[in-house]
Amino acid sequence: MSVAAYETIQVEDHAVEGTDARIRVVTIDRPKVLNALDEQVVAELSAVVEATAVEHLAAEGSPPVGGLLITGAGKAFVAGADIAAMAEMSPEQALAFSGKGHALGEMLEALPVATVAAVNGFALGGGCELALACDFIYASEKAKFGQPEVKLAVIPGFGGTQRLLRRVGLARALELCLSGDMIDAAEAHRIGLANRVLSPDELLPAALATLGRIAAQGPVAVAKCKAVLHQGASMPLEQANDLEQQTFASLFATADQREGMAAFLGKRPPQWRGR
Ligand code: CO8
Repeated sequence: MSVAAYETIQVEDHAVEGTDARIRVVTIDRPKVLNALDEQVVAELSAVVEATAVEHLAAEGSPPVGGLLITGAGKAFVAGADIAAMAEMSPEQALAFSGKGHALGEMLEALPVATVAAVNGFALGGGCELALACDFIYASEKAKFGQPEVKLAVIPGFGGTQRLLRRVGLARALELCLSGDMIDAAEAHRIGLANRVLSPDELLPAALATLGRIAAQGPVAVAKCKAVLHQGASMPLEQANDLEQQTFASLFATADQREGMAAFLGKRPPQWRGR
Protein backbone atom coordinates (compact mmCIF):
# COMPACT_ATOMS: atom_id res chain seq x y z
CA MET A 1 0.00 0.00 0.00
CA SER A 2 1.28 3.44 -0.90
CA VAL A 3 1.44 5.56 2.24
CA ALA A 4 2.21 8.64 0.13
CA ALA A 5 -1.22 8.48 -1.49
CA TYR A 6 -2.90 9.87 1.63
CA GLU A 7 -2.74 13.37 3.07
CA THR A 8 -4.95 13.21 6.16
CA ILE A 9 -4.14 9.72 7.40
CA GLN A 10 -1.05 7.56 7.87
CA VAL A 11 -1.22 3.90 6.94
CA GLU A 12 1.31 1.32 8.12
CA ASP A 13 1.27 -2.45 8.18
CA HIS A 14 2.68 -3.91 11.42
CA ALA A 15 3.97 -7.42 11.88
CA VAL A 16 2.67 -9.01 15.07
CA GLU A 17 5.42 -10.67 17.06
CA GLY A 18 5.22 -14.43 17.17
CA THR A 19 2.73 -14.62 14.26
CA ASP A 20 2.70 -14.29 10.46
CA ALA A 21 -0.06 -11.70 10.71
CA ARG A 22 0.21 -8.14 9.49
CA ILE A 23 -2.14 -5.60 11.02
CA ARG A 24 -2.98 -2.40 9.18
CA VAL A 25 -2.70 0.65 11.45
CA VAL A 26 -4.53 3.75 10.24
CA THR A 27 -3.73 6.97 12.10
CA ILE A 28 -5.94 9.96 11.45
CA ASP A 29 -3.48 12.82 11.23
CA ARG A 30 -4.95 16.32 11.46
CA PRO A 31 -3.85 17.11 15.02
CA LYS A 32 -4.31 20.90 14.60
CA VAL A 33 -8.07 20.36 14.40
CA LEU A 34 -8.07 17.35 16.73
CA ASN A 35 -8.39 15.02 13.71
CA ALA A 36 -11.81 16.39 12.75
CA LEU A 37 -13.42 14.49 9.87
CA ASP A 38 -13.95 16.35 6.63
CA GLU A 39 -14.83 14.91 3.22
CA GLN A 40 -11.17 14.13 2.49
CA VAL A 41 -10.60 12.17 5.71
CA VAL A 42 -13.78 10.17 5.13
CA ALA A 43 -12.75 9.51 1.50
CA GLU A 44 -9.23 8.42 2.49
CA LEU A 45 -10.49 6.15 5.28
CA SER A 46 -12.98 4.63 2.83
CA ALA A 47 -10.20 4.07 0.29
CA VAL A 48 -8.05 2.21 2.85
CA VAL A 49 -10.92 0.02 3.96
CA GLU A 50 -11.85 -0.76 0.36
CA ALA A 51 -8.22 -1.54 -0.57
CA THR A 52 -7.98 -3.88 2.43
CA ALA A 53 -11.15 -5.69 1.34
CA VAL A 54 -9.87 -6.03 -2.24
CA GLU A 55 -6.49 -7.40 -1.07
CA HIS A 56 -8.35 -9.89 1.11
CA LEU A 57 -10.48 -11.07 -1.79
CA ALA A 58 -7.49 -11.50 -4.08
CA ALA A 59 -5.38 -13.41 -1.53
CA GLU A 60 -4.70 -17.14 -1.47
CA GLY A 61 -4.42 -18.71 2.00
CA SER A 62 -4.24 -16.48 5.05
CA PRO A 63 -5.25 -12.87 4.33
CA PRO A 64 -2.35 -10.45 3.71
CA VAL A 65 -3.81 -8.06 6.27
CA GLY A 66 -5.31 -9.83 9.26
CA GLY A 67 -6.87 -6.85 11.05
CA LEU A 68 -7.37 -3.10 10.96
CA LEU A 69 -6.68 -0.67 13.78
CA ILE A 70 -7.84 2.96 13.70
CA THR A 71 -6.32 5.58 16.00
CA GLY A 72 -5.60 9.31 16.09
CA ALA A 73 -2.44 11.44 16.10
CA GLY A 74 -1.87 13.73 19.09
CA LYS A 75 -4.33 14.29 21.93
CA ALA A 76 -7.50 13.31 20.07
CA PHE A 77 -8.87 10.19 18.44
CA VAL A 78 -11.33 12.30 16.42
CA ALA A 79 -13.12 15.36 17.90
CA GLY A 80 -16.01 14.95 15.49
CA ALA A 81 -16.90 16.03 12.00
CA ASP A 82 -15.15 19.21 10.92
CA ILE A 83 -17.44 21.96 12.18
CA ALA A 84 -15.84 24.60 9.92
CA ALA A 85 -16.55 22.41 6.88
CA MET A 86 -20.16 21.75 8.01
CA ALA A 87 -21.13 25.24 9.14
CA GLU A 88 -22.52 26.43 5.78
CA MET A 89 -23.77 23.09 4.43
CA SER A 90 -27.21 22.89 2.82
CA PRO A 91 -29.49 19.98 3.76
CA GLU A 92 -28.52 18.29 0.48
CA GLN A 93 -24.81 18.63 1.23
CA ALA A 94 -25.36 17.38 4.80
CA LEU A 95 -27.25 14.38 3.41
CA ALA A 96 -24.38 13.57 1.05
CA PHE A 97 -21.75 13.98 3.82
CA SER A 98 -23.73 11.80 6.21
CA GLY A 99 -24.16 9.25 3.40
CA LYS A 100 -20.39 9.01 2.96
CA GLY A 101 -19.97 8.44 6.70
CA HIS A 102 -22.66 5.76 6.68
CA ALA A 103 -21.06 4.06 3.69
CA LEU A 104 -17.72 3.99 5.55
CA GLY A 105 -19.39 2.49 8.64
CA GLU A 106 -21.00 -0.20 6.52
CA MET A 107 -17.68 -0.97 4.80
CA LEU A 108 -15.96 -1.36 8.17
CA GLU A 109 -18.65 -3.76 9.35
CA ALA A 110 -18.49 -5.73 6.08
CA LEU A 111 -14.68 -5.99 6.14
CA PRO A 112 -13.84 -9.71 6.56
CA VAL A 113 -11.17 -9.01 9.22
CA ALA A 114 -11.51 -7.57 12.71
CA THR A 115 -11.39 -3.80 13.22
CA VAL A 116 -10.48 -2.06 16.48
CA ALA A 117 -10.71 1.61 17.41
CA ALA A 118 -7.76 2.42 19.69
CA VAL A 119 -9.20 5.57 21.23
CA ASN A 120 -6.26 7.63 22.46
CA GLY A 121 -8.13 10.84 23.40
CA PHE A 122 -11.30 12.74 22.43
CA ALA A 123 -13.81 10.59 20.52
CA LEU A 124 -16.65 13.05 20.08
CA GLY A 125 -19.54 13.22 17.63
CA GLY A 126 -18.36 11.64 14.37
CA GLY A 127 -15.27 10.40 16.27
CA CYS A 128 -17.37 8.37 18.69
CA GLU A 129 -19.41 7.19 15.70
CA LEU A 130 -16.26 6.09 13.85
CA ALA A 131 -15.15 4.16 16.93
CA LEU A 132 -18.59 2.55 17.15
CA ALA A 133 -18.34 1.43 13.51
CA CYS A 134 -15.29 -0.64 14.48
CA ASP A 135 -15.86 -4.14 15.88
CA PHE A 136 -14.74 -3.06 19.34
CA ILE A 137 -13.08 -0.24 21.19
CA TYR A 138 -9.96 -0.16 23.35
CA ALA A 139 -9.66 3.10 25.27
CA SER A 140 -6.67 4.92 26.71
CA GLU A 141 -7.11 6.20 30.27
CA LYS A 142 -7.05 9.63 28.58
CA ALA A 143 -9.99 8.91 26.27
CA LYS A 144 -13.20 10.94 26.42
CA PHE A 145 -16.35 9.92 24.60
CA GLY A 146 -19.48 11.89 23.75
CA GLN A 147 -22.13 12.77 21.22
CA PRO A 148 -22.19 16.58 21.64
CA GLU A 149 -24.12 17.29 18.40
CA VAL A 150 -27.14 18.78 20.20
CA LYS A 151 -24.83 21.56 21.44
CA LEU A 152 -24.49 22.52 17.75
CA ALA A 153 -28.25 22.04 17.23
CA VAL A 154 -27.81 18.90 15.11
CA ILE A 155 -27.85 15.16 15.86
CA PRO A 156 -25.33 12.35 15.21
CA GLY A 157 -25.23 11.63 11.46
CA PHE A 158 -22.69 8.83 11.06
CA GLY A 159 -24.67 5.97 12.60
CA GLY A 160 -24.15 7.13 16.19
CA THR A 161 -27.72 7.04 17.40
CA GLN A 162 -28.27 3.49 16.18
CA ARG A 163 -24.88 1.94 16.93
CA LEU A 164 -24.72 3.57 20.37
CA LEU A 165 -28.15 2.28 21.32
CA ARG A 166 -27.24 -1.22 20.17
CA ARG A 167 -23.92 -1.04 22.09
CA VAL A 168 -25.02 0.48 25.40
CA GLY A 169 -28.83 0.27 25.41
CA LEU A 170 -31.57 2.81 24.73
CA ALA A 171 -31.56 4.75 28.01
CA ARG A 172 -27.78 5.27 28.10
CA ALA A 173 -27.75 6.23 24.41
CA LEU A 174 -30.55 8.71 25.05
CA GLU A 175 -28.72 10.21 28.03
CA LEU A 176 -25.48 10.66 26.02
CA CYS A 177 -27.11 11.95 22.82
CA LEU A 178 -29.60 14.31 24.51
CA SER A 179 -27.22 15.81 27.09
CA GLY A 180 -24.13 16.02 24.89
CA ASP A 181 -22.14 15.15 28.04
CA MET A 182 -18.63 13.73 27.77
CA ILE A 183 -17.76 10.55 29.66
CA ASP A 184 -14.32 9.29 30.59
CA ALA A 185 -12.76 5.94 29.72
CA ALA A 186 -13.78 4.28 33.00
CA GLU A 187 -17.43 5.21 32.47
CA ALA A 188 -17.24 4.14 28.79
CA HIS A 189 -15.92 0.78 30.00
CA ARG A 190 -18.58 0.52 32.71
CA ILE A 191 -21.43 0.98 30.21
CA GLY A 192 -19.92 -1.39 27.64
CA LEU A 193 -18.87 1.23 25.10
CA ALA A 194 -15.16 0.42 25.51
CA ASN A 195 -14.06 -3.20 25.86
CA ARG A 196 -10.87 -2.37 27.75
CA VAL A 197 -9.13 0.62 29.34
CA LEU A 198 -5.34 0.78 29.04
CA SER A 199 -2.53 3.17 29.88
CA PRO A 200 -1.57 5.36 26.90
CA ASP A 201 1.61 3.29 26.39
CA GLU A 202 -0.24 0.00 26.46
CA LEU A 203 -3.08 1.03 24.14
CA LEU A 204 -1.60 0.20 20.72
CA PRO A 205 0.39 -2.89 21.81
CA ALA A 206 -2.72 -4.36 23.46
CA ALA A 207 -4.95 -3.64 20.45
CA LEU A 208 -2.32 -5.07 18.07
CA ALA A 209 -1.90 -8.17 20.23
CA THR A 210 -5.65 -8.86 20.19
CA LEU A 211 -5.83 -8.33 16.42
CA GLY A 212 -2.82 -10.64 16.07
CA ARG A 213 -4.58 -13.39 18.04
CA ILE A 214 -7.71 -12.97 15.90
CA ALA A 215 -5.62 -13.07 12.71
CA ALA A 216 -4.13 -16.39 13.82
CA GLN A 217 -7.56 -18.08 13.77
CA GLY A 218 -9.23 -19.67 10.75
CA PRO A 219 -9.74 -16.68 8.41
CA VAL A 220 -12.99 -17.86 6.81
CA ALA A 221 -14.46 -18.58 10.24
CA VAL A 222 -13.40 -15.15 11.55
CA ALA A 223 -14.98 -13.42 8.54
CA LYS A 224 -18.21 -15.42 8.81
CA CYS A 225 -18.42 -15.04 12.58
CA LYS A 226 -18.07 -11.26 12.27
CA ALA A 227 -20.75 -11.18 9.55
CA VAL A 228 -23.19 -13.30 11.59
CA LEU A 229 -22.78 -11.07 14.66
CA HIS A 230 -23.16 -7.80 12.75
CA GLN A 231 -26.03 -8.98 10.57
CA GLY A 232 -27.76 -10.82 13.41
CA ALA A 233 -27.70 -7.72 15.63
CA SER A 234 -30.39 -6.10 13.50
CA MET A 235 -32.49 -9.23 12.84
CA PRO A 236 -35.29 -10.83 14.84
CA LEU A 237 -33.80 -13.60 17.05
CA GLU A 238 -35.32 -16.49 15.09
CA GLN A 239 -33.92 -15.21 11.79
CA ALA A 240 -30.53 -14.45 13.39
CA ASN A 241 -30.33 -17.95 14.87
CA ASP A 242 -31.18 -19.37 11.45
CA LEU A 243 -28.35 -17.31 9.94
CA GLU A 244 -25.98 -18.73 12.57
CA GLN A 245 -27.12 -22.30 11.91
CA GLN A 246 -26.75 -21.99 8.11
CA THR A 247 -23.35 -20.33 8.42
CA PHE A 248 -22.12 -22.94 10.92
CA ALA A 249 -23.12 -25.67 8.48
CA SER A 250 -21.55 -23.92 5.48
CA LEU A 251 -18.15 -23.91 7.18
CA PHE A 252 -18.13 -27.72 7.05
CA ALA A 253 -17.61 -27.35 3.30
CA THR A 254 -14.29 -25.53 3.82
CA ALA A 255 -10.78 -26.94 3.75
CA ASP A 256 -10.00 -24.90 6.87
CA GLN A 257 -12.65 -26.71 8.95
CA ARG A 258 -11.06 -30.06 8.04
CA GLU A 259 -7.60 -28.65 8.76
CA GLY A 260 -8.58 -26.95 12.05
CA MET A 261 -10.13 -30.09 13.50
CA ALA A 262 -7.40 -32.41 12.12
CA ALA A 263 -4.73 -30.14 13.59
CA PHE A 264 -6.43 -30.20 16.99
CA LEU A 265 -6.74 -33.99 16.93
CA GLY A 266 -3.17 -34.34 15.60
CA LYS A 267 -1.85 -32.01 18.33
CA ARG A 268 -0.16 -29.71 15.77
CA PRO A 269 -0.67 -26.08 14.69
CA PRO A 270 -3.13 -25.56 11.79
CA GLN A 271 -2.05 -24.41 8.32
CA TRP A 272 -4.92 -22.25 7.06
CA ARG A 273 -5.76 -22.13 3.36
CA GLY A 274 -8.40 -19.42 3.58
CA ARG A 275 -11.08 -21.53 1.94
N1 CO8 B 1 -14.21 20.59 13.94
C1 CO8 B 1 -13.33 21.56 13.56
N2 CO8 B 1 -12.34 22.00 14.34
C2 CO8 B 1 -12.24 21.45 15.56
C3 CO8 B 1 -13.11 20.45 16.02
C4 CO8 B 1 -14.13 20.01 15.13
N3 CO8 B 1 -14.98 19.04 15.47
N4 CO8 B 1 -12.77 20.12 17.28
C5 CO8 B 1 -11.70 20.88 17.61
N5 CO8 B 1 -11.37 21.70 16.58
C6 CO8 B 1 -10.29 22.67 16.52
C7 CO8 B 1 -10.58 23.88 17.39
O1 CO8 B 1 -11.41 24.81 16.70
C8 CO8 B 1 -9.18 24.41 17.65
O2 CO8 B 1 -8.76 25.11 16.51
P1 CO8 B 1 -7.88 26.47 16.74
O3 CO8 B 1 -6.59 26.01 17.37
O4 CO8 B 1 -7.71 27.00 15.35
O5 CO8 B 1 -8.67 27.34 17.63
C9 CO8 B 1 -8.34 23.13 17.72
O6 CO8 B 1 -9.12 22.10 17.08
C10 CO8 B 1 -8.08 22.68 19.16
O7 CO8 B 1 -9.32 22.60 19.81
P2 CO8 B 1 -9.62 23.36 21.21
O8 CO8 B 1 -8.76 24.57 21.35
O9 CO8 B 1 -11.09 23.53 21.32
O10 CO8 B 1 -9.10 22.24 22.22
P3 CO8 B 1 -9.58 21.99 23.72
O11 CO8 B 1 -8.65 20.99 24.29
O12 CO8 B 1 -9.76 23.29 24.44
O13 CO8 B 1 -11.04 21.33 23.58
C11 CO8 B 1 -12.66 19.78 22.68
C12 CO8 B 1 -11.17 20.06 23.01
C13 CO8 B 1 -13.48 19.67 23.94
C14 CO8 B 1 -12.67 18.46 21.95
C15 CO8 B 1 -13.21 20.92 21.79
O14 CO8 B 1 -12.30 21.16 20.72
C16 CO8 B 1 -14.55 20.63 21.19
O15 CO8 B 1 -15.56 20.74 21.87
N6 CO8 B 1 -14.60 20.28 19.87
C17 CO8 B 1 -15.82 20.08 19.16
C18 CO8 B 1 -16.44 18.74 19.51
C19 CO8 B 1 -17.76 18.55 18.78
O16 CO8 B 1 -18.69 19.29 18.94
N7 CO8 B 1 -17.85 17.48 17.96
C20 CO8 B 1 -19.02 17.13 17.24
C21 CO8 B 1 -19.05 17.73 15.87
S1 CO8 B 1 -20.58 17.38 15.01
C22 CO8 B 1 -20.39 15.80 14.39
O17 CO8 B 1 -19.39 15.16 14.60
C23 CO8 B 1 -21.50 15.25 13.58
C24 CO8 B 1 -21.11 14.04 12.71
C25 CO8 B 1 -21.90 14.10 11.45
C26 CO8 B 1 -21.66 13.05 10.39
C27 CO8 B 1 -20.29 12.81 9.95
C28 CO8 B 1 -20.25 11.96 8.71
C29 CO8 B 1 -18.85 11.57 8.37
